[in-house]
Amino acid sequence: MTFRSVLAAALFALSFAATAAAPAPEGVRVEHAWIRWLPAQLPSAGYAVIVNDSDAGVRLTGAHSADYGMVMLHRSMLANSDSRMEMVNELDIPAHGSVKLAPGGYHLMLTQPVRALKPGDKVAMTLEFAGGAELQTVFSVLPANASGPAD
Ligand SMILES: [Cu+2]
Repeated sequence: MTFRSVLAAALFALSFAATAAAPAPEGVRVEHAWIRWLPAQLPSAGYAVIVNDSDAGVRLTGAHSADYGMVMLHRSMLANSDSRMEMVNELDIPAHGSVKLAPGGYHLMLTQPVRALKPGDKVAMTLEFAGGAELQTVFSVLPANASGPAD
């Protein structure tokens, strides 16, 4: 083995350890995860229901996906009949409760798509929680006129 290949193997092991290290938040799951497809130049929004079956509240702090350069937690609101969005730093999911990310409310704002997506595609998304826990999820890309997944 050359020094270079040893170094590459070490870096690979290190990156694998880093991604494998984050534990999933206990008792937390995601349902009805979907992305409303829009032409690539427009930011898309991701929606889901985050369910917390555990005895402790959890706090969503962000998300990331290999398919988007940037994922932000946003909230839509109506102000003077204008629809506006604001950044959300954290979102609490109470013990034995759930929070819905849905059109007109909380959503994941997805920008800088890495590949051209179309309805029917799947997008792997990692939800980040306070304390370092991460939840791997899959979002379904649905047509622009969809109101959510059928299931
Ligand atoms: Cu937004």
